[in-house]
Order: sequence, then C-alpha cells, then structure tokens
Amino acid sequence: MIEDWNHVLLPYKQAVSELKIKLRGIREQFQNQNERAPIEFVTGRVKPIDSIQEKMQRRHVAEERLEQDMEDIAGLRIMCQFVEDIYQVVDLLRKRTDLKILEERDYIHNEKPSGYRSYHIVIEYPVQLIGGEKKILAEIQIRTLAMNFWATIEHSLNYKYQGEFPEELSERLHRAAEAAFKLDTEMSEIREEIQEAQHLFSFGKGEIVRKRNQQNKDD
Ligand code: 0O2
Ligand code: 0O2
Repeated sequence: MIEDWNHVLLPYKQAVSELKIKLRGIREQFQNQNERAPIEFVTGRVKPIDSIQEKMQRRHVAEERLEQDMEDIAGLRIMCQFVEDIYQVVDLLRKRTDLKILEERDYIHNEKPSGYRSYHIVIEYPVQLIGGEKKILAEIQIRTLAMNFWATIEHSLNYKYQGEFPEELSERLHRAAEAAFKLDTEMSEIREEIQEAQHLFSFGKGEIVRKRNQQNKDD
C-alpha cells in the first residue's frame, strides 16, 4: 500500500509546473517575435489520488509498476485555434532536447468511438530532485478549442452517467463531435483570412496605445 502519496506525487507536481512554464514560453516567444502563436493556452494537472487508484484497479496496475505503467499522472493540455497548429506544436515538441517522446497517438484522424479527437503525446521528462535526477512519464494532449469544448462537456456527462450513456445521448454526442470537427475544418479553410485579421487587430491595438502615449506626451 502506498502510504505517502505526497512523496510519490511530488516529482509529478514539479514536472507539471516546469512543463506549464516551458509550454507557455513557446507562446510567449512567438508573441515576442510579433508572430501568431500556434498555442492559445496551456493547462496542467497531477491526476487526483482517487482517479489514480481507480485506474490502477481498472487496468490491473500493480503499485510497483505505477511509474512505468501509468502515463498520465502528470497531464498537460495545449489548446490551439486550428488543426494545423496542433501539428506545428507536435513538430516543435519533436525538436526539443529537454524531453523524450515515447509515443504519439493521433486521435484527430483516428477518432475514438465516442467521437473524441485530440493528439496525445507520451513523454519522458527528467526532473531534478535533491536525491538526483528522476525520469517521469507525462501525457500531453493537444487539441483545438472546439475539440476541447466537446471533450470537457462529454467528460462531465461521463462523470454523471459513469460511461453508461443512454443510446440517444451517445448518438447526439457523436453528432456534436462531428459538428465540432466540421467547425474546425471550416475555420481551417478561411485560416489565412482569420490570421491576417488577427494580426491587423493586435497590430492595431499597438498602434492605438502608441498614439495615446504620444498624445499624453504632447499634452
Ligand atoms: P477539474 O476536474 O477539471 O476541475 P495556473 O498554472 O495557476 O494558471 P491552475 O489553476 O493550477 O493554473 O490550473 P490550470 O493549469 O489552469 O488548469 C488545471 C485544469 O486543467 C484541471 O482542472 C483540468 O481540468 C485541466 N487539465 C489540464 N491538463 C489535463 C490533463 O492532461 N488531463 C486532464 N484530465 N485534465 C487536465 P482541475 O481543477 O485539476 O480538475
Ligand atoms: P482524466 O484525467 O479524467 O482525463 P484510458 O486511460 O484507458 O481511457 P489510454 O489508452 O491510457 O486510455 O489513453 P488515451 O486514450 O490515449 O488517453 C486517455 C485520456 O484521453 C483520458 O484520460 C481523457 O483525458 C482523454 N480521453 C480519451 N477518450 C476520451 C473520450 O472519449 N472523452 C473525453 N472527454 N476524454 C477522452 P482519463 O484516464 O479519462 O483521465
């Protein structure tokens, strides 16, 4: 029996904090270069203890195998505007030397039976502890805002129905997932136009601030 969960989860907490900063840093670097960032926002969490225990039972994971067999104790999520951004983020992650990609699962082109879409990457990430380096597993889920909207709602319904959706609800959710993907596809088709408008918008905001500052100086 694991007695001290805090001790077990501490490296995972550290990994989530570090990775959140690093992944958010990607967005900041693009913005700093006046370029559109492929990342909208990043979230992360350490899996709650009761969820870990539930998954251990469901997947028959022995305590001694927890570190190797449970890939999502540390979980990061990257939200993007467009499907194309997801693949750009994947490329950026593949080039990094501070993490090692162990597995990639493309649930965008191979959606789950529920209709779920996202790109999952399992990484090995080294955390520096006072006793030395420890390599831990983490799961990065990369998805569009529309995919995230669907997954968040489906996840809360799943919680209510414990996975046993009534047939009609299940069909509706599936249709909603297809509609969300249609939205992503439509948005991708007018991506260049949207990006141009977004660039003008942020450039315009800068211009307004500059003009206001100049005016304050002149007054
Ligand atoms: P629940 O059950 O959704 O309520 P900060 O760094 O301070 O800006 P903060 O508040 O520590 O941010 O958390 P963050 O990073 O904004 O978001 C945490 C939330 O992200 C979690 O909420 C999860 O909903 C979600 N999340 C992020 N990554 C994952 C993941 O890989 N798997 C899952 N399941 N959820 C993820 P809560 O409150 O932990 O949970
Ligand atoms: P959480 O923290 O509640 O999100 P398994 O874990 O057995 O389901 P596997 O093969 O280990 O599957 O991993 P997979 O399928 O690559 O990723 C599992 C995670 O993807 C889930 O975590 C969800 O976050 C997300 N996910 C997968 N399928 C669905 C789905 O149909 N709907 C929604 N909303 N999310 C999904 P957990 O374990 O559920 O934990």
